[in-house]
Amino acid sequence: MKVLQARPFAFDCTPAQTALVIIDMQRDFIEPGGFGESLGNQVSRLGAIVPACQRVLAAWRARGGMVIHTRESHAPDLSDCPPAKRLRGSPALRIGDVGPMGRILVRGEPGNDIIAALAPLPGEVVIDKPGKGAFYATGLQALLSERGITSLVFMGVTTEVCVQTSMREANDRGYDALLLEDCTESYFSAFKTATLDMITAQGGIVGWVAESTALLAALALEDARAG
Ligand code: TIU
Repeated sequence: MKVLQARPFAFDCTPAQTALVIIDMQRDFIEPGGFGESLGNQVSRLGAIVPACQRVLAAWRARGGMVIHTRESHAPDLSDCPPAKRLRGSPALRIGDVGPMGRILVRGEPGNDIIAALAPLPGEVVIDKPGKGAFYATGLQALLSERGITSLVFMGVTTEVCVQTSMREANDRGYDALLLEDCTESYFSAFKTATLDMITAQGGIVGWVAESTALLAALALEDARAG
């Protein structure tokens, strides 16, 4: 068992029982012309977390840990997109419309890809999810059960939407969930701060928050012990 410095208190993480979950690091959210921008957001803030995410992903892969990537995406016929989601508000482009990176938030379109810097490797799990949460209408829980996973370490975007929803879903399903704060970002800095506070308030009502350096340090310590 490995113990990471985290808040509201230390996070126990047994690597063989822990999965790294990378939420929606897609061109649709991070680059101009995708879903995030179509909602009226300034997307430039989100790219800043990529180097920290890459460091964690490389360290996690090096020790053979389970990696799960998610994509918020819909079938080309939009049969898994509720009208309430597609018709909300008056955006310039709706889900399914053709934008600069292909059809907005549609599976298989260039904009829906995970960014090249964090591209999944063969053998890593990629979950296509029609909702904000990673568990809703996906096979994620069954996959985690098969692998005996009990703890989840989260990175990705956006902090208060898909990341927080996924962490709340995980918490209700009995997982211990940790969010790496320098590996997540929001279009709104105040929402990120509030989300980190909400997760950790009341004795970790949703889960834990830590800097990625705490996880990397714990992994390095374990490697030193093994070596
Ligand atoms: N709009 C926004 O902040 N987020 C989303 O729509 N999806 C995700 O967070 N992935």
